Amino acid sequence: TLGTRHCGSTLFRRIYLENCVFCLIAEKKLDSQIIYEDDISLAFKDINPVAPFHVLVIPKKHIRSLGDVEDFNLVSHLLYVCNLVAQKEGLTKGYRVVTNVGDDGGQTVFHLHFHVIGGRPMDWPPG
Ligand code: D5M
Repeated sequence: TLGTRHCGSTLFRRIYLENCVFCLIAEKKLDSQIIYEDDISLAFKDINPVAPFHVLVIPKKHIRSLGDVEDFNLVSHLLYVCNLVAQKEGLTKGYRVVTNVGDDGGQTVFHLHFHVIGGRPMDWPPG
């Protein structure tokens, strides 16, 4: 097993990235229902939808969460894609965009993603 002294190493990073489920989806090594793609982003259907429409928008590059973003132009692009897919899918009555950050945020997959959720009225506040 890898000791903690390896955690910042290139080897650790390579093993971690090879097992990141959204990196695998971005590299087409794992199947997903892709609905939009460009050079830097990908949108695909969430495997566990919480509404009739539930898509995830991710950067192809591995970034852990919004808390680790350095290039906010990238976030701007991802939000542009969120709106694009919502319009493309005809969510004319509205939709919700959510990103969970860290444990308290309820993040379970540690590769930045924006949930685009719609097709029903949303509740507030979230759980
Ligand atoms: O949300 C992580 C989301 O990722 C959660 O809604 C399930 C979804 N997920 C997990 N694995 C897959 C695959 N393989 N395909 C599609 N969707 C997936 P979070 O905000 O981190 O809690």
